[in-house]
Amino acid sequence: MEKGMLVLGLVAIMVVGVVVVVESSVEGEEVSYDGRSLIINGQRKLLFSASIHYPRSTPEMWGSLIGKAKEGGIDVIQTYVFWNLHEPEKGQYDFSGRADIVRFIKEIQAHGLYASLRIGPFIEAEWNYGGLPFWLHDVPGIVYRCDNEPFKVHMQNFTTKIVNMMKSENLYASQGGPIILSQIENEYEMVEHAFHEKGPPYVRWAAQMAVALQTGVPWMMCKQYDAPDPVINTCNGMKCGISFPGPNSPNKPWLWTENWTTWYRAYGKEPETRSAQDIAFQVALFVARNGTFVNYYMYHGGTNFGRTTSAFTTTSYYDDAPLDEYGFIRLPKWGHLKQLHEAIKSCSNPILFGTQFTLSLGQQQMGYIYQRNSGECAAFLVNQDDTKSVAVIFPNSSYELGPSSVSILPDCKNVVFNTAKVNVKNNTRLVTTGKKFNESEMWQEFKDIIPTFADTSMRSKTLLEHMNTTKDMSDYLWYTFSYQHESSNSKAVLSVRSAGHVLHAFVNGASVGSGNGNHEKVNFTLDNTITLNNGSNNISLLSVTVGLPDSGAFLERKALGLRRVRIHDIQNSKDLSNHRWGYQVGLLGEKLQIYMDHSSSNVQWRNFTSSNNPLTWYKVRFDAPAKNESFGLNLGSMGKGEVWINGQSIGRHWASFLTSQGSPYQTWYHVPRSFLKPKDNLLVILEEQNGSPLGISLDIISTI
Ligand SMILES: *[C@@H]1O[C@H](CO)[C@@H](O)[C@H](O)[C@H]1NC(C)=O
Ligand SMILES: *[C@@H]1O[C@H](CO)[C@@H](O)[C@H](O)[C@H]1NC(C)=O
Ligand SMILES: *[C@@H]1O[C@H](CO)[C@@H](O)[C@H](O)[C@H]1NC(C)=O
Ligand SMILES: *[C@@H]1O[C@H](CO)[C@@H](O)[C@H](O)[C@H]1NC(C)=O
Ligand SMILES: *[C@@H]1O[C@H](CO)[C@@H](O)[C@H](O)[C@H]1NC(C)=O
Ligand SMILES: *[C@@H]1O[C@H](CO)[C@@H](O)[C@H](O)[C@H]1NC(C)=O
Ligand SMILES: *[C@@H]1O[C@H](CO)[C@@H](O)[C@H](O)[C@H]1NC(C)=O
Ligand SMILES: *[C@@H]1O[C@H](CO)[C@@H](O)[C@H](O)[C@H]1NC(C)=O
Ligand SMILES: *[C@@H]1O[C@H](CO)[C@@H](O)[C@H](O)[C@H]1NC(C)=O
Ligand SMILES: *[C@@H]1O[C@H](CO)[C@@H](O)[C@H](O)[C@H]1NC(C)=O
Ligand SMILES: *[C@@H]1O[C@H](CO)[C@@H](O)[C@H](O)[C@H]1NC(C)=O
Ligand SMILES: CC(=O)N[C@H]1CO[C@H](CO)[C@@H](O)[C@@H]1O
Repeated sequence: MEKGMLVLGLVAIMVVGVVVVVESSVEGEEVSYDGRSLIINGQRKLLFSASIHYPRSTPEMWGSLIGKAKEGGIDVIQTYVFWNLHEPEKGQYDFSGRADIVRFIKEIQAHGLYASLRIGPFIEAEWNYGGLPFWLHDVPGIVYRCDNEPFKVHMQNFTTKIVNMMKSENLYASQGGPIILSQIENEYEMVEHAFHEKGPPYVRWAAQMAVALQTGVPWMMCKQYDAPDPVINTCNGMKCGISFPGPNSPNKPWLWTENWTTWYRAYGKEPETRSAQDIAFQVALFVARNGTFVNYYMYHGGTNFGRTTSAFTTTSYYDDAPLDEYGFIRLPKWGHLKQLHEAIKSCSNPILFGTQFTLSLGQQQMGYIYQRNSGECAAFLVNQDDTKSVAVIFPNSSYELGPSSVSILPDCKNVVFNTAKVNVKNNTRLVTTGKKFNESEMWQEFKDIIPTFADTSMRSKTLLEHMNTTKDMSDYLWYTFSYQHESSNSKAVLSVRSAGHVLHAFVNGASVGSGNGNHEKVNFTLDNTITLNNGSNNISLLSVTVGLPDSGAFLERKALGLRRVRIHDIQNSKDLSNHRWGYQVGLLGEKLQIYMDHSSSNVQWRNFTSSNNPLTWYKVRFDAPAKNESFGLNLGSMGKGEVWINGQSIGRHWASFLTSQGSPYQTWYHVPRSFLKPKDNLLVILEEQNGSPLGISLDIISTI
């Protein structure tokens, strides 16, 4: 129909001619799709999906999280598959504990929900190295994510492994299982141009490779407009309601794979949140404009345990999501979206089987109407003006549309829901002190060794690249050298340029300063005045990563660590970048596995002395509070490092990195109940700076 043609009443501007007949190619239980939606067991489906990532919580939490999602009106649980979690060493797989993906999918099935499996296997996801195992870096000739034989071999191998595992457990919907959708690659369009002629053939190969695995359920590529048939291109972002140009074929449905419920937190990125109203507005608009699948990224963010975050991302992940980091329902967000789901679901029949009409109701006001031949009708009245309310007439009645709102009329008459009106009470997080560790007698300490050049066995005449040297077995890499200073003037300036992320500098065993980059700018320089002995000096520079990068083209070429080192004294300036360097990967405490209970015999723990010692490990033993509660470890008094409970790392801590408002990005660190025993728990914390363990407390987290 011609644009601008006006027809009065309900039969307004007819924009859509939807194929209503269900494709006859649907075989048995296979999942298929048409221009309207996914088709499961022969039925078109309008689906709300929730991202919950299995390794970001514990198996003990999974059931309750999935249950709360279901109660919130969710139909599908979506997760990435985390390659480097499952194959940390080439050919050595781990599917146990938090990595037990089969158990997770079965938990989804047990709740009667569907699953959407985003295999990637490059996933980004604010996850270390975007999910790629670091051993890939040493595969000869490899270039990630393009038409490169070595990369394709390993990508195919892992993708096949996961698909076969799902098949052998009968987890695809085509086998009676819950998985209705799979994803290959991830937001590739954002980097494709960087690969020039090596990009497009890779997209075609990835699609063919995935489709050939014959899962019986559709594959999608998010943010990939040219996704080859039959792979579905889907939308990621905050505003798919407005921005998505639609699928690349009239036979593909409108799917939204990532609608960010808030923003993840990262050091140096100002904390922001997203309101329930704004999310609801975009979701309703997306459905009004043909959408039949919306996924919330994240519905539950959880915790980046251990060293699993990507560069400069906090340990807490999307705490502001509808289910918070601890798994509590966050109100009003969770409740407002639940009501939105109910309202939209009550429009299912016209949406899935009707014809869409659009009706201009004003300059920035629009009606989207779905109507069936039977007369069944649902309408979405949209006001995109974010400054004022506007009264509109539809078709003969008047409706007041608030700023930035969608009103939902399941019968084209009565408004049952308005995205801007929150009818749900708020809740707030309550933090109460559970256990204080404020007495110095409770603590023991172990000062890590600051190695000198003579202590090192790995040598080079150049500054080595950080990641290639540690192989990501540790965050820490010591760069050491011996410096001859011939002058009565002991003052000099140490100047270090680092490609990232953090540096702690020591001269003759004493700290002379630290430097760091941040999420927006990872590199930095440190220029500090130092005092040198006449004669030989031991310079020890500790370079630290805070998670490997997870985005961008040519990840295998990224460089971190020290790039240039100079010492300027009164007479001259020496460039030491090509000096005789000695290296040590990791800290002594890591080598001794000081955080494990069984390590006690190897480690000379001492009674606590004082707090102002960089590179010190602290430990304390405690009995768990008796009640079944959620715990957050308050590390507001600490600087930077990592923390373990009974040998399990609950993540990196960094309370000394402050927002522009002067508060830590993260103060509380989630201690899952299942990490605790009733008695004699071991808490070990590494402190790189001069934080005080006497301010640590184990707090009880709840909501009221
Ligand atoms: C993956 O590679 C390993 C050898 O590295 C091989 O044993 C295995 O069969 C391959 N798996 C698949 C699914 O191709
Ligand atoms: C909905 O889909 C139909 C068919 O692809 C298309 O013609 C129409 O423009 C779409 N509606 C909107 C609002 O984009
Ligand atoms: C709207 O009003 C006109 C004239 O008053 C009437 O003919 C029409 O049936 C009404 N439409 C609806 C849907 O009520
Ligand atoms: C409820 O929380 C929202 C943010 O989610 C806030 O904007 C609003 O002011 C709160 N309302 C009340 C009554 O506290
Ligand atoms: C530690 O905290 C407890 C409980 O608040 C308090 O009674 C005690 O005096 C504190 N000890 C020190 C050394 O501050
Ligand atoms: C360490 O502290 C304990 C009591 O907490 C005390 O019995 C012991 O003598 C102390 N050891 C040293 C070497 O000071
Ligand atoms: C990584 O280190 C190896 C030696 O372990 C070296 O041969 C290779 O050139 C290094 N690669 C990069 C990119 O620095
Ligand atoms: C540095 O030490 C050497 C050997 O101890 C001594 O001979 C020399 O005079 C000292 N130089 C200065 C400038 O103090
Ligand atoms: C430097 O280190 C060496 C070997 O570890 C040690 O013998 C020497 O005393 C140290 N020098 C200074 C000035 O600390
Ligand atoms: C950081 O890297 C950018 C881009 O490579 C470069 O322009 C800038 O000078 C670097 N800054 C520092 C402090 O090294
Ligand atoms: C603790 O509570 C959770 C739900 O919050 C429940 O699943 C679990 O069984 C409880 N554990 C105990 C020991 O009561
Ligand atoms: C990946 C993605 O789509 N990101 C977008 C999310 O939404 C914000 C705000 O609209 C955009 O700035 C991002 O580009």
